Amino acid sequence: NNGRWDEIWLAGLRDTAPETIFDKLIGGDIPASVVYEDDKVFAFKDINPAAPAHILVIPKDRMNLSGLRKSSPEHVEILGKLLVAAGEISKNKELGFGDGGARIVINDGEDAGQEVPHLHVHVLGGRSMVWPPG
Ligand code: IU
Repeated sequence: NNGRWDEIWLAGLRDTAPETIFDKLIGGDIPASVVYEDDKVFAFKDINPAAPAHILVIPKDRMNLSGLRKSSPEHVEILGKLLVAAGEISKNKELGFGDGGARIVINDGEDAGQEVPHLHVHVLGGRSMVWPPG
């Protein structure tokens, strides 16, 4: 039922949306396997990896960015930082990434399979990928 989903989804797009589990990871309330962190960016191992290497890169301050569709010029800096961090992480052999590159993914919305309404960049690697994605 699309109407119901839209209702739930739009609630997640509001400024007042409750924090997600990612805020608990950032805050340390729930332990995360952190692989990179600076003042703006937080990166950790996905709890349910879809590849030998699977890292999530997220903004520490969600800035109402539940998804990419909420982005606006005020987000240019954080979006750039997320991608630069993703590129760096994708070169890290200790995390399981190889020389062949990585798949960088943002699932944006229901059809894309997005589950957590806090923008996150998936960095997947350590195996060859297929196209088109499922
Ligand atoms: P998605 O793009 O919203 O579907 O990605 C959410 C990801 O967050 C998914 O790969 C989960 O395995 C991952 N994740 C996590 O790493 N730790 C958690 O506590 C939860 C989800 I909830």
